[in-house]
Amino acid sequence: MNLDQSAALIERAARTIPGGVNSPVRAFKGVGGNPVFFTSGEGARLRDVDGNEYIDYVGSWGPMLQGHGFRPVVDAVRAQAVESIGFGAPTQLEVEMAEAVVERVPSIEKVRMVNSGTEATMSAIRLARGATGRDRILKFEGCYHGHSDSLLVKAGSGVLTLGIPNSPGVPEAIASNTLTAPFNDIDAVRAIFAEYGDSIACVILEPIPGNMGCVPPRAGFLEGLREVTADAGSMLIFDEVMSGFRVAPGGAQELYGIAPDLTTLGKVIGGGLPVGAFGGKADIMDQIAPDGAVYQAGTLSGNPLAMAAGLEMLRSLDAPFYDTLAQRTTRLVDGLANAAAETNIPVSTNSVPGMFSLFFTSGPVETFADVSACDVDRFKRFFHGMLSRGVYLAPSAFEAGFLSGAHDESVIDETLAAARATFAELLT
Ligand code: HOZ
Repeated sequence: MNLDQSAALIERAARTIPGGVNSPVRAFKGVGGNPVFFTSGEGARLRDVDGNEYIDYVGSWGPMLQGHGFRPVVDAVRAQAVESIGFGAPTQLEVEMAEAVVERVPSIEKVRMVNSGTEATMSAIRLARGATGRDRILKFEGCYHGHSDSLLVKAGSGVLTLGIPNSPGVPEAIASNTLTAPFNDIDAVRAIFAEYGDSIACVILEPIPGNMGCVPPRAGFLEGLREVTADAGSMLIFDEVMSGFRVAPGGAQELYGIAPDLTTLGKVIGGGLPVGAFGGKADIMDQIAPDGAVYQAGTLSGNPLAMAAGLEMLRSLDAPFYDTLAQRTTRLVDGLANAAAETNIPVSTNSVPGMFSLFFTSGPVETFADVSACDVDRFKRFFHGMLSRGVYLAPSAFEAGFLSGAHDESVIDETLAAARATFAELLT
């Protein structure tokens, strides 16, 4: 496979962009080698600057739920661009988006649009602190909620990939208000609440973490969090930036039947354009400015291009879509596990509808400690073997894979053929 143009571009990029990339995981530091520079995508497939084609399991890290170039979204963006790209003033599209979110996500009665997942989680935490009058928050090891100060403590995603557990530049005074617990360990959470419960404003988590790889919650974990937070007068925040509208129309909270106080959203809701949102019960959301005193604002918030794209995306996601996505995810992960078994290479797979991970370890992967114990070197070889066979996986052992409606059975079978050849190569 010729990757000369990509190699030339990363060298050129590094002269004017830190590390040559605008988000660290893209730099391939987690797998070695040069990042691939892409030019276009259609359905489940991507094309790079050297003319190579790949099956895409990144999907822009989640939002491409119908694959690339999804016509209704492209047409909506084009039509809206002709009307206006933005006003910095209210539009009917924002109202329709809020109604679409409230209709789908069980616990949300009111929602505020922002521009990224980072903004959404940062704002939700400010609201939780403002509403409770408490400063401490509790997050989980390996969960990633964007790059705001309070949340860059034992985080997943890029900081985990690069081995930066606590980022320089985050004041100690802020980090000290962030408590951490092991994901899926309700006893640890209870112990922390026994000591600090009356000073904890909120517990924030990815109900299905995708930023240390895909690690679903153990039975009873989310229920336990709901109970502990309610007893202590703390808020429970589900970060559904990845799982929202993906694992079910109403996200993880619908899948597991748990109602958080606040929810953060992103990715799918913008159809691929930059967007985020946070929402929850009306009496909490009403404490946000202008009705309430907790301040939050944004010139580009509710941008009409993003709203038009997101609305078309949401309209396309009917019940058969979710059934098919779930079936195809199962076909893929079962196929990967079987392909590995043929070579006796120990792997463990995790999945929820539309999201998956393949871990190079023999045991189940349910905690950050389990993730950390996986064979990262083997993952790197697997990643490059798949890449050379035209399958683009997330360039880190600590990120999830994403499927779309465009990943049909033939795409999955092609992926599995590449996986069989790659597993065989790992034995050599
Ligand atoms: N941290 C993001 C996924 N977990 C990656 C974002 C990007 O590189 O675009």
